Amino acid sequence: MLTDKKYRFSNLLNTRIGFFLLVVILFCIKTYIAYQTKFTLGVKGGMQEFLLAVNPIPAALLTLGIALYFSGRLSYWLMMIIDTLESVWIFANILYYREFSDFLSLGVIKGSGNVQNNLGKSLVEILHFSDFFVFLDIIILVALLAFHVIRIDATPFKKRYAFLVTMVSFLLMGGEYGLASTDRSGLLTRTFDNNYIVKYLGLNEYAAFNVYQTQKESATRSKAKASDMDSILKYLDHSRAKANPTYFGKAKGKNVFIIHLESFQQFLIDYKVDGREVTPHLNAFFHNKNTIGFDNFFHQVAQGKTSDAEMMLENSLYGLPQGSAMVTYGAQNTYQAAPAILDQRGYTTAAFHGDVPSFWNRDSTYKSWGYDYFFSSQYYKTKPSYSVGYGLKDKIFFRDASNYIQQLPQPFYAKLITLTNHYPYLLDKQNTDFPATKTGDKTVDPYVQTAHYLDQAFAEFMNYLKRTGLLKDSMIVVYGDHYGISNNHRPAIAQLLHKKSINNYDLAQFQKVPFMIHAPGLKGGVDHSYGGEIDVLPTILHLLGDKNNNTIQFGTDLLSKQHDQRVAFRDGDFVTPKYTKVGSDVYLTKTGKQITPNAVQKRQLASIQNHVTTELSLSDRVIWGDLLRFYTPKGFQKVNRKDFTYQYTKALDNLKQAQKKEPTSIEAKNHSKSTMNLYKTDAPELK
Ligand code: GP9
Ligand code: MN
Repeated sequence: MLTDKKYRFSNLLNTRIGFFLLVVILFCIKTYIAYQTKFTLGVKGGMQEFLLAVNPIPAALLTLGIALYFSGRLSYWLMMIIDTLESVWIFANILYYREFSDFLSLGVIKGSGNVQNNLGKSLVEILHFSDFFVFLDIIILVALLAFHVIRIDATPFKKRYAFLVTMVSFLLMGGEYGLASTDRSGLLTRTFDNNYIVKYLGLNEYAAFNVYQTQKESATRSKAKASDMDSILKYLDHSRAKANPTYFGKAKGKNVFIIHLESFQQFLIDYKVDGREVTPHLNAFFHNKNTIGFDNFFHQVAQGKTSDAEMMLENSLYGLPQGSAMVTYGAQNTYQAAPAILDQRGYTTAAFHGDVPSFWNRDSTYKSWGYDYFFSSQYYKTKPSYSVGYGLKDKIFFRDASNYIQQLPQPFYAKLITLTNHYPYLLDKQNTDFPATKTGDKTVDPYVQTAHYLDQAFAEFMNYLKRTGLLKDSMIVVYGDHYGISNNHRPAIAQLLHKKSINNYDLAQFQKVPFMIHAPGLKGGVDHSYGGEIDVLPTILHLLGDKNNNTIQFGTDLLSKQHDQRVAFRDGDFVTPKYTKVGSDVYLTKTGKQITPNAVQKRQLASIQNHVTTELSLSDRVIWGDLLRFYTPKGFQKVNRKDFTYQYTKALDNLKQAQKKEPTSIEAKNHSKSTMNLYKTDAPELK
């Protein structure tokens, strides 16, 4: 019986389809092993585990299946050649990933323009002997064929069957995409992270998608001309707002902290649950006499969420109508971003974030923006209890970030992106000491609890800045990146706002996020001007005393008398001090009363609409056409991505060198002794 089975098995292997299946199975197994041992894809939950295990199958059937269309020996040869090519692709990605925590892209391979990453320079250094296992199956298969353990099946394989295999592979691919989309909607339209595409769809599908995207980009890019920039410059010439002398240069030479409050909405400021303030420290900060707090400041993000906010904040360019500009255009394009501008004025620039560096393509984009350092999750000690959701818990994050902040030569520009207050607002019991709201909506109710935690984390960090003296030498900019409660939760939002029901006007107003600027000696107060994330860069640059900055900015200084108060949403809707327009509904902003516009109002609305649409489309043209490569204003130097590396050991080495050259960090000033003893946190995980 047993021998019979064995006989049948080897008989099967001696057929073409049998051998083909063996090749496919071995290929899928090794790909899966590579996924598990050579990459950190962040697989969570049963569905993702399942997709990771099966995602090599469709592409293996498709690519290796090509060989089935050919006959005789050639067919076997082709299988081996395709397998080898596929394995080289895996192998190359393993090496690239080890260095850059990302997958190879067409841009990198073509080495076009400024995308090159010095790959190959240190290939030997990063190679591990075990990487060669991806070729093991091929060696075995060739040996089996060479020694006639498996015989070549010369009988012709019906083209119909080959075609069937191809069809099945497409079908499976479709099914896989369907399942992936239920777990992560917008996987390909929002394009979060290359790790996600590989984790859900596979390395081959990632490659195909990347080629498609790159081709699409380079088509618009190559169509763009230097003269396209002229109309943009002409438009912006009219819209630049003059600095307000009361504020101009008031923070000159100071360090700059950008504190990114994840999913934090303005309604939380001074909001109470059961008589308790949700965010007492942020409230106090908002009302501090040296803080300008804006209460009509809107987020303007679309699908790119956090990445859109970052794009606007630091470039004064809008995010794109679809997907994330950081992901699609982060590496390729030329930028005139805040870190680059300040870097060229003697600032050290650093971004801090407790998530993996690849998310929103930050590791790549930040180089184009001129960040000297990017302290991402790799830079912090971690234990399972230290993280929740996307990454490091805020209290631990601020504490660990401070260890690097104290080493930055001053003046510095430091952006800290928090994480814990992120949907679905998970937090362990030991960190939860605030009552949830009681709307009955499960995703909404814990929102105030993570916001409360974020508030405490913020306070601990502020105390550290005070104790070290950094507070008096810094300008602190705090902002909420976007909504935390989406419009899908109308009934819950109504309850939170203590209203019976809410309409489009309420939802538009609900998109307000905090924006505060604090600096010693700054004339503070609540500023009711209307504005949004697009306006932050010009505002900050004026406060820092940056005169005649002619870099491209679509926003205007919020503190300027000429500030443009028309706030554009990404979908073309808008809010101004007078009107709030959502789809075809128009409201008076002051009262919330819906109107049917009269002739005069119609004209005003049309003019605002025209402005909003023009501005959004011009900004898109800048990104799609990479127009900034054609325009380098006086006093600004084009960023060279090759100047930067975020590779852990190299970056730490650079930091050490920088401190030697410029002993101006607070640690250096503290006789090279750490100031971390001044950091007080009640994070239970650290006890
Ligand atoms: C991930 C974090 C979240 O690193 O910034 O991004 P979001 O989902 O808010 O866009
Ligand atoms: Mn966010």
